[in-house]
Amino acid sequence: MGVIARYREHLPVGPATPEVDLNEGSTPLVPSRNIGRALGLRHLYFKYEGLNPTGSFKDRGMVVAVAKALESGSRVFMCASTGNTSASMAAYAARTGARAIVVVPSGEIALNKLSQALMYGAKVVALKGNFDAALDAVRDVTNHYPVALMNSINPHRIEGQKTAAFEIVDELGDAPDYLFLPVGNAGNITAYWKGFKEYQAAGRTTRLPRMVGAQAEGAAPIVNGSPVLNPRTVASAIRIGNPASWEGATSARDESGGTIAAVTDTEILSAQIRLANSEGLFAEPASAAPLALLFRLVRDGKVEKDAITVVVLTGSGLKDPDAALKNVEPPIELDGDARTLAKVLKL
Ligand code: AN7
Repeated sequence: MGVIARYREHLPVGPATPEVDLNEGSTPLVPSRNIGRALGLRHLYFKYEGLNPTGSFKDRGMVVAVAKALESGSRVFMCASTGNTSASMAAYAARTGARAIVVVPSGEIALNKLSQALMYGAKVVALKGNFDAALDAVRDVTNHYPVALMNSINPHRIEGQKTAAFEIVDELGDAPDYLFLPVGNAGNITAYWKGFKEYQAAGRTTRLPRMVGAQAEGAAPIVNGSPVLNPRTVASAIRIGNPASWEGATSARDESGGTIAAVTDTEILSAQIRLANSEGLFAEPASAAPLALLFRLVRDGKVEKDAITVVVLTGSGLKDPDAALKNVEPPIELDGDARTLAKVLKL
């Protein structure tokens, strides 16, 4: 079952909305085995969004945006993307026979995300400049031509993405104390906050989490309070200098009593490795940013030991192996028999 079927009564869909799904959502909330214990946190969970059909959380919002675009008669979809949105949009367009056009910042997105968009049959334009310039161009085109804008400024994207908050509450029985997630264009933090608030209004949770957003230090407009002209970070997914949902992010932060802070690329990569080799969870660099921030906040005594904490792992580590491989030992090249193997491995 996809998110539209699972959460129909909470979504803007009706009898005229076409059925679309790739069985997205219903991702596991994995309890930490080792990091929580090492930090002294008793209730740490990872919401493993990399297990969505195209490998990121984007599928939740995209399925609703595509269904609504089809309902309104649109057959051409367009987005700007740091990679995951384009992969997701291309997949749902392929499935529904629509035309997909994606605009990505030239040379700036992970190869596997690009391969997804191409394999799903999208027309891919690599535009000189950064993501923010690509989004400006896409907004302009979709304003002037009969093409549906599928970035998270499309409110149906936010509607679909809020289902992740529902799933967390449904599984825990209540909202957590803290929800940690990366912040790029800021659609996801906006969506989670909307989801938690709607579930509270519906009597499904008695409380709301503090929303904790992580940006990368070289791409931290919300933390700095002003746009970043040349955003830089190893976490290409969140290499964004002027988030479209800026307001949504600051409202979520301020209404929830949370925080949005920046972490360095070094912190991001070390959190990514630690997550992989101590929990068996491989997430892409952007997804490791909130874990890096959790490490820092715990060190500073800002997270209570008995707090229920959820870290959202937004995308699969398989999306961007190049970023990860720079930080692990390469394989041992060997030409030999079992004895040499045993010797080299010190068995
Ligand atoms: C893995 O695909 O912006 O703050 O164009 O791919 O809602 O933007 C991706 C963003 C976090 C940030 N983690 O979410 C795109 C794009 C991953 C991501 C984010 C993205 P938002």
